Amino acid sequence: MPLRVPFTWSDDCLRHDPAGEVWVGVRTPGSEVAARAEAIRTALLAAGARQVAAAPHDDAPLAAVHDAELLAFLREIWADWAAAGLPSDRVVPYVFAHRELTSSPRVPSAVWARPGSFVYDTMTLVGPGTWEAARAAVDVALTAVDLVVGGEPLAYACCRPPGHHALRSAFGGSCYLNNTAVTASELVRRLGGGPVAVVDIDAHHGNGTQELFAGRSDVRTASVHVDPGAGWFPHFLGFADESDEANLNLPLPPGTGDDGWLGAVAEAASFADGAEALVVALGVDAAAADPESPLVVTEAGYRQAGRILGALGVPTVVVQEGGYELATIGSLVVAALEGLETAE
Ligand code: SP5
Ligand code: ZN
Repeated sequence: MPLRVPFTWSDDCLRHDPAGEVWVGVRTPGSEVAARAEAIRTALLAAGARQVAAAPHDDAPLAAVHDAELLAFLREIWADWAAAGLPSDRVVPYVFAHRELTSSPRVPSAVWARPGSFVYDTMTLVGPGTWEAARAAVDVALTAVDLVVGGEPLAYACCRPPGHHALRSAFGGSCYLNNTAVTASELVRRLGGGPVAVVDIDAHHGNGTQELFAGRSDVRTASVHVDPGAGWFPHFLGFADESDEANLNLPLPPGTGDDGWLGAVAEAASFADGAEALVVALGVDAAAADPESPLVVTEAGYRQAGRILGALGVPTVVVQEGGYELATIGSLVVAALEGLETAE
């Protein structure tokens, strides 16, 4: 059966080329590459899904989620960095604005010091096209929201760079703008005021989304991920004891496969039950072949996760997050979407 789900797309998402990640001081090849999105799109078209061009949206939904200072930094830093004639071809922090280190003015005058006010790791570099791609990813997500608000039961935002590690005023984890959070926030505004549920099944904890909605009753967040306490990104957040009425963290040990993972997905789905709409933060990096996580979920596991979440029976926007194995990323996404649209 062909996939019926519409997916939203912008060629501008291809404009960000990480051109490396600085990990433990060493520049390694970037993992969050444009070929990821192209591989997913190819698989979707082959499965019969309908491509919908992203429509431009104004900045209001973005400004509802992120600080104006962060948005200005991301919009301007590449041009400032290039004009300063610095020796690196990408924006890389060398000093970090730890909270005990900063008072006003918060943003340093030196271009080379400024990234430390906004980025929390050395792996999420900015270059030419980064802003354009991140901003396009938000339009891709918002166009998927338009489809669901317009009556589609399910829509998929085929976007990159990913978003779930991005905070209100800082970015990291290969993420710049929190596409998932913008989607949830906009669904609250355009539907009945919530609650909207976010279920994040990326292999890594959705720390940005958790923190953005902390203390809000109109968005419930749940995340199924590899235990940060076992040594995995984002290291500082994602523990079970951060759970409360509006947030559920389900950390899993490295080596967890379909049984344990699907059990956690089912718990997250129960937590989301009763919401008026669902956002699935779909990372497929929990798959066994993925180089960025030690979870060993199968393609059948992703299909079943889709069925579990689809059974909630509420309007659903799926937003692409991580997933780095180019040979399998497309079929994993197709499997998850098949599960979502064939759920009973
Ligand atoms: C969206 C998403 O899945 N972000 C995950 C970011 C996790 N990155 C942590 C990388 C840790 C070191 N990996 C070594 C690979 C070097 N290229
Ligand atoms: Zn991930």
